[in-house]
Amino acid sequence: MSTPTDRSRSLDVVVVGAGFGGLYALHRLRGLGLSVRVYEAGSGVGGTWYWNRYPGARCDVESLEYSYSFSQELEQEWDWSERYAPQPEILRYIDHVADRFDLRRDIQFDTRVTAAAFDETLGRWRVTTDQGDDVSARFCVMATGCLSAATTPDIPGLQSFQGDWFHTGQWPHEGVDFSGKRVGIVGTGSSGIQSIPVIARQASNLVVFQRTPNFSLPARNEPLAPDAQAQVKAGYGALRDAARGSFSAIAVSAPTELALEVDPAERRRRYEAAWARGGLMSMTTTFRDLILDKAANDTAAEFIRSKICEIVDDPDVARVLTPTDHPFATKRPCLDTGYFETFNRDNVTLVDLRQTPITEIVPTGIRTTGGVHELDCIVFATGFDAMTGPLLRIDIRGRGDRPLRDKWSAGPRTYLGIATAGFPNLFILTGPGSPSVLSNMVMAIEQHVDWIADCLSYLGAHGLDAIEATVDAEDAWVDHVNQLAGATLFPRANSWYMGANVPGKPRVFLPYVGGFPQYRSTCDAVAAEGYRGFGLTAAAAAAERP
Ligand code: NA7
Repeated sequence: MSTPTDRSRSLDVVVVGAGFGGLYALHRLRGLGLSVRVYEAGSGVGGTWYWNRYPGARCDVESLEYSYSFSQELEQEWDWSERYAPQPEILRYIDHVADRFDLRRDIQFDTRVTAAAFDETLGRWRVTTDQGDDVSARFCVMATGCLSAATTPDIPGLQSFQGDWFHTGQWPHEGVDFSGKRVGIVGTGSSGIQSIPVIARQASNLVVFQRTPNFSLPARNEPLAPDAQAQVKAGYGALRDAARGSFSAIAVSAPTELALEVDPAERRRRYEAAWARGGLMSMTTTFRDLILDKAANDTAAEFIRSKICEIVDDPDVARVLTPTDHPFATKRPCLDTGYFETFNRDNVTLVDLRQTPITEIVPTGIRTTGGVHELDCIVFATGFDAMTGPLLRIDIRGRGDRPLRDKWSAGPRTYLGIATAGFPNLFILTGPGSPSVLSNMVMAIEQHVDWIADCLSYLGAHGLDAIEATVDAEDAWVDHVNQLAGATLFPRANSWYMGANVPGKPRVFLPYVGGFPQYRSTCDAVAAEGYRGFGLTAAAAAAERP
């Protein structure tokens, strides 16, 4: 087990998680002269990219943008090999960052934070881990990620299965050889859609168990030509500025037209061009009302359905693969390489769980109401308890020993997605109520970390020890987030954005849908106005507050 060199029990900051967020938080906060320790459950850095090692795993944001912008040297020295880097390459990048900025000495690996409790007498957080650590810190930064609490469905009989089973989000490091194996995969979200074509090429047979058909767009992944990359690097600052100014923190021009303003032939031409270019943004930024107006959305949805019908040979299979129950992009659209084509292979079978639901897992496979599918391996590509799950799996307690789990029992309540009333000096990176998963995560992380670093500098400069969101500011923010979401089509889908994929989870739209620039300027204004909506106190006063 790696341990940080400084074993002291009293710290300025504890950071939970050593993914993109935790690493940058460590770098920035250590740079302020604060003592920082990062606890990381994995044996290495990388977070999402450490755990999600399933076949075909890659980012759905282009690598030249899905990378840190805080260091120009780093930007210049790192070369990406593909338009969308595969998981091993992203992990190599994060490892490089950890070495380059000498981060490992303050990270304790193989250590899961189990509890964090605010001690009102001391005005400090007491953080405990599964390795017996018990430390005290003034500030806690939860860099626990949005999609890190993997969920395996509670299907009766799983423990009786005689073959091997895996979750895409907890993939074995040594990899899995499916050669000659009969493999079943449950789930057709991004992880399923990325891995199905790869597993199908290796396995003797692949059975895809689909509950909900998904919209998937071609990634058009390709090697990054050195001269194209050099060109981006020559003007990297401009690209980053464009990203910061765009809705999703990805450098694309905002669409100006409404889908139904354009005549059908022209609309189809635009959709064809977007399909040919590939990528998430091509299609989602074709018209400005796709996520606001169902009739506009229908035009894009219908175009994608027509593509599925063209690609898939068997009309019955195409019909089952065709999404009809939710508007396009209200679930995160997937990016694929040959997903729909895979169903033309002789060794791939599609099982429609809406017609024949799973009833149990038996020693030899999966039983549906249609019969038993004999399998050697099962892959669960069943997703995550998104955004709130990673936080609520830790026993976080604020003032009055109040558990965050209680406070959030009807859904998360935050101010700016970064703080929550009753939990002083606790910061959440890319938390619920912030753009997070609707934006380029690396940029969203940098914005949050920079904001937190500025905030801690401000506290230090003003002799303050504690910052806490007020209930009024939080209530207003939650209303604002819900109002924005309610004006979109997002709530119409049973998505993980809505918490709908986890039985019993409150149905609340989790991210902030007002766009990255609007969000960032709100955060900046809050800071410029002396942290409007927060209570700022000296330590003794913070401890005394009711
Ligand atoms: P997702 O997108 O949540 O997909 C999970 C898939 O698993 C989805 O098709 C689910 O069907 C399916 N699922 C979940 N539970 C079950 C059960 N009990 N039975 C059958 N099928 C089930 O997770 P991913 O890992 O693919 O992607 C997560 C994000 O990572 C992605 O959006 C990108 O941002 C990166 P459902 O649609 O709920 O009917």
